[in-house]
Amino acid sequence: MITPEALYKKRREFMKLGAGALISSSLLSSKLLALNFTSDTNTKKLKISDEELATNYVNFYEFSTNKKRAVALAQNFNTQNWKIELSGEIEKPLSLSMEDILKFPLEEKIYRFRCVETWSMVVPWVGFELRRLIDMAKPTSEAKFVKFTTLLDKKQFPDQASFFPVVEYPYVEGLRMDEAMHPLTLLAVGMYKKALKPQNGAPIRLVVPWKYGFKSIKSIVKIEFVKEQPKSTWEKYAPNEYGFYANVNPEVAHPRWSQAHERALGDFFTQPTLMFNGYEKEVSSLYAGMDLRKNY
Ligand SMILES: Nc1nc2c(c(=O)[nH]1)N[C@H]1C(S)=C(S)[C@@H](COP(=O)(O)O)O[C@H]1N2
Ligand SMILES: [Mo]
Repeated sequence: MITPEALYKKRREFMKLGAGALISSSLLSSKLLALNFTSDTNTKKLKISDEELATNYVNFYEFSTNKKRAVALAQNFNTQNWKIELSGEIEKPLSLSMEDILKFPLEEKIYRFRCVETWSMVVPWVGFELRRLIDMAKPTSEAKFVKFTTLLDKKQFPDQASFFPVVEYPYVEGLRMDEAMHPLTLLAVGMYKKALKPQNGAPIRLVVPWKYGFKSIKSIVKIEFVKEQPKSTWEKYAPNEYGFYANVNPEVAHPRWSQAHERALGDFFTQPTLMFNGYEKEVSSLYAGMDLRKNY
């Protein structure tokens, strides 16, 4: 139980750090510790994944394709003075600090999360709806897609410094404007009521629960409003395997394996994968009239 007294103590501890220690990570932790977000009532009655499993079973290729090594290598990731640049088809370019970002109304959102690798989890994210930031950016009528870019920093990301990087960097993802404006689309700054751990995409990442996990780009530094559909990292890597839309669809197999079932982290048995990862009611209208076999 967080009592007002505990809250007060936490705040005071934070104040003691002084203005010089106002780095984004402590700012984030304090904001989240102060429980400055609304709780999710879990109306879908989802079974939340074990926190240790969910925060340590990661894909973050900039660190390593090996999940354990990625976690180990991420530990000293420096997110100080983190900025997000907003540019492209908007009224005027903007640069936001994490302090600016944390002014958006934070909410807890318990979402299913499904990776193309066929594992899945249920995560209580903390973040805010991307549409709030889009409203602030005031895109022009020319803006048809939103393009997201991860930090490029060879000093911090071993695979970016490698002679043969696994994928092309910086990691890029994109959404159609209506997908980006959907209330389910989240910019997450925390999970399990705490600031994001570096391996999970600190200090800020995208979460699009009805799409395969690779769309949920980590450690974002740039958000651009563009006219044309951006080429995402995985689409460039293998366009026949990873389409731009990447909507979870149990009926469309990956060329090398079925997507009909998934294994929730910690479970022994698999379970059927749901259309749009269980968010069909909420999002299917976005794709009315589209051939989801062609536009995977
Ligand atoms: N920048 C970046 N973002 C990324 C990835 C990555 O390698 N680099 N991996 C993606 C994939 S494939 C998945 S499944 C999710 C995993 O998120 P998690 O490690 O927090 O579970 O992050 C996505 N975002
Ligand atoms: Mo993934």
